Amino acid sequence: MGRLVVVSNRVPAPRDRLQPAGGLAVALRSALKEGSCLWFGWSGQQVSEKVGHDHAVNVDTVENITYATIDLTHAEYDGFYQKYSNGILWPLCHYRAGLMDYERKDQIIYQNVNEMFARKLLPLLQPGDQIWIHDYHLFPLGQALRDLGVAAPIGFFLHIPFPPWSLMRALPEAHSLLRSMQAYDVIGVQTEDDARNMNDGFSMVGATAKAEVFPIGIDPDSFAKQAADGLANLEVQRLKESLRGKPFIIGVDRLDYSKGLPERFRGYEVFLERYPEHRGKVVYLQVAPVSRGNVPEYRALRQELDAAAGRINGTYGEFDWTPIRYLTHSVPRTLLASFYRLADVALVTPLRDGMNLVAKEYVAAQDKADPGVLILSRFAGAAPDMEAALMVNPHDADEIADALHKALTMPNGERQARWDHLEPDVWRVTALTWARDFIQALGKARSA
Ligand code: ADQ
Repeated sequence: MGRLVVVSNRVPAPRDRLQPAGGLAVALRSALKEGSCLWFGWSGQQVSEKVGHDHAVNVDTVENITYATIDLTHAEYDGFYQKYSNGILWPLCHYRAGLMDYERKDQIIYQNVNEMFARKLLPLLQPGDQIWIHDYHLFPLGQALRDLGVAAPIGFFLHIPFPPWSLMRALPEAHSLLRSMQAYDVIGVQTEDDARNMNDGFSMVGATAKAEVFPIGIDPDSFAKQAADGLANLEVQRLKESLRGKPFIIGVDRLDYSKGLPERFRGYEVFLERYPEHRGKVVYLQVAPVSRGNVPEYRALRQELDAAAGRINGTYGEFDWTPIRYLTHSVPRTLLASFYRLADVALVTPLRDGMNLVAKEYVAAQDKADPGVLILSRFAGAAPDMEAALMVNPHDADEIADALHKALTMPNGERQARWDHLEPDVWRVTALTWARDFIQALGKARSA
């Protein structure tokens, strides 16, 4: 097997390299047991224009993965990462064209950074390499590498949804972006819908490229083990004591408008309004660490949620009961798994989501003799394989309220039956099968 070259916007920071926590890092580690890998991308550091001028590559090898990183200048970070990737492509791909903050100058910076990535990667490439590029920050990177003469197989995987052409064409560069994807030998997306949308787009612009479905998953064995083992942890015990036997609802999301958090809070509010028997008796913990805090839409969302949590707690709270425990900082993953296991209900209600790994993690974390209930949005990429969850339209507060009541009163027999239907897919489609299948497809593309 030749070397695998992975390119993603962010490369794990040195402190996360020995004990990888993130999905991609874990998947690669297990998929690459025998082979070796070069992982190239942004360090996460910003430097001033002068220092960043030559974009020095920093190289470090940990076990069989060599990490090669570059810093971005402040202007690149702003135009490429904040504005074009997160302020334009992210909302558009999540069907929110109205939130796009479009300026052509940012597209130019985006294109330039992709070309700079290609130039910096080129000297690191070796004969026999296969290149795997990740996500919307790097759509044009494959073409930029081809323009420099790279003949190696190049694959691209999109972690987020891809919108229908009728929406995509709101992007002034839609034609060139889709046409540039002809540089890829394999293009992977999360769901059938995404593949259909992208393939429609290709045909609209006359591109001969083809998207295929490679759904992502988690590492269910290690997650299940972490959930069970962690119960003994002091902090998990503290949470348990604080619940005093009350039913416990959990939500875990980056603070992002795609995750449907205001709509979810509204659903919980309607639930308390319409089902007063649960007042004083349930606890809802929402962990929503702030992300992309410099993008205006995210700041506005934070304010909206702060206000909603305050309103709900003010209206329904009692001197000895708080309806929502709302955290905007992170909780360590080791604790999170056991928190899921303690939770009677998980609320996973994105308005749109590429896949949504929290839904899969929640299922993996359950005690099969007494499992909790997953409430899941029909618009998560995970939805088609998880129909045994309580499915909701995340825009419909009444439906969320009814689902919460149903979940909290569901007999163990039905909870087990639902979990029995959810479990097989979580173990069948994993981070490992995802990475292995994609790498295999890339290998075949080379021999074809
Ligand atoms: P995200 O939008 O980040 O990922 P998701 O799939 O849910 O969404 O993955 C989040 C991961 O971060 C999960 O593993 C979760 O446990 C963890 N996490 C979230 N909040 C946390 C917290 N407070 N503390 C610690 N860990 C936390 C993007 C796409 C998704 C797609 C993934 C993978 O938007 O649709 O499923 O990539 O392709």
